[in-house]
Parts: sequence; C-alpha cells; structure tokens
Amino acid sequence: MQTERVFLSLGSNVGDRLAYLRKAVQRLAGLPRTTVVRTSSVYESAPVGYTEQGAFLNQAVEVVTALTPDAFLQATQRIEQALGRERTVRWGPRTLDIDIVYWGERCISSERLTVPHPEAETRRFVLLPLSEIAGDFRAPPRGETVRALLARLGGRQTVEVYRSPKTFELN
Ligand code: A4P
Ligand code: MG
Repeated sequence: MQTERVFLSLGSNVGDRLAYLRKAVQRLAGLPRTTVVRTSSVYESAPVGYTEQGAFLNQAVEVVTALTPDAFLQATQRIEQALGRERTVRWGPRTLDIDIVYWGERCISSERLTVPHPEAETRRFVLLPLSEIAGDFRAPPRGETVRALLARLGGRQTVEVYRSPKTFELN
C-alpha cells in the first residue's frame, strides 16, 4: 500500500451537520484499501462564496489509501450521494461535501479532478482544521507548510471550534 498522505476537507451545512460528518468518516474508514489516520476537531464557519445559506461545519481528515485518485474520488462521490447530497447551486447548501485537498506531493489535473484543491489556499475553513492535524505537511506545488499557508491568509473569515449543544448537555 502506498503511503502518500491524502488530506480531505469535509463540509456540511444542512440538517444534522455533525451527524453527516461522523457518518462520512465512518464510511471513509469502511472503504477498501483505505485507512483513516487522523481527524481534526469540527469547526464552524460562515459560508464562503454563495453567502445566502446556513453556517458550515468543516473537518479535516487524513487517509492513507491504495486506491487511485480517480477511484477514490468516485468512492467519495458515492458517499456524498448516500448521505443525501443533491447538487443544485454551485457552492450552495449541501448535506455533505468531500473535497480532496492534497494527494501527497502530487499535482493532478484531469477533467474530473484538480489537486491541490484550487481554493484550498484561500480558505481558512480548509487550512485551519488541516493545520491541527498536519501543520508541518509541505503542500504542493511550492512546498510551504500548511501552517505557513494559514499564517499568510488575509481576510476576515471566522472559523471556530464547534461545541455541539449536545456536548454542553453532557458536561
Ligand atoms: N473536483 C475537481 N477537483 C476536485 C477535488 N480536489 N476534490 C470535481 C473533489 N472534487 C473535485 O464538485 C464539482 C466537481 O468538482 C466534482 O464533480 C469533481 O469531479 P461538487 O462537490 O460536485 O460541486 P460543488 O461542491 O458545488 O462545487 P465546488 O467547486 O467543489 O465547491 P467547493 O469548492 O467544494 O465549495 N463555506 C464554508 N464556510 N465551508 C465550506 O465547506 N464549501 C463550499 C463548497 C462553499 N463555501 C463554503 C464551504
Ligand atoms: Mg466539492
């Protein structure tokens, strides 16, 4: 099994957002020839892009997989569909979005797949969760660490660790 570190960004802003993230991680762990190595905390952020929609929960996940990038993308798209995703508005509301942020050091450009994810370096909701589990990872194409990319991000995107109301009830 190859050992390239593959980093995903999960997002949900419809329904029981936390449950969608949890189910997504479970299903990722159930994929053939794939291991979930680490998951970040869950973060909440205001929508970026199309702003007339609810707040997102986002989470970064590291996997190791022997699947090809194309096969892995197909598998993640099946998970999105299984968890009720309907594609309507680009950048619009979704029960679950799985983006492939980095595939080791590789740069991939095909009709269906662009890696690194073209928006990753502009999105705090991607880089902040990722920095928690992989701050030292040197991101292609320039080899800067995730921590450095995050530090350089301007703008005012607020991204905070999410404390579920259920967590408060338990404590
Ligand atoms: N595709 C190409 N490269 C990739 C990749 N690296 N990972 C293709 C995953 N998919 C990739 O994606 C459309 C096509 O992108 C796929 O068929 C795949 O072949 P999609 O998920 O169907 O469509 P989309 O998500 O509506 O569009 P897009 O451009 O993927 O949107 P994003 O970039 O995912 O943005 N704000 C906050 N705070 N948090 C969020 O999570 N997410 C979005 C969605 C917007 N604003 C957000 C958040
Ligand atoms: Mg997407």
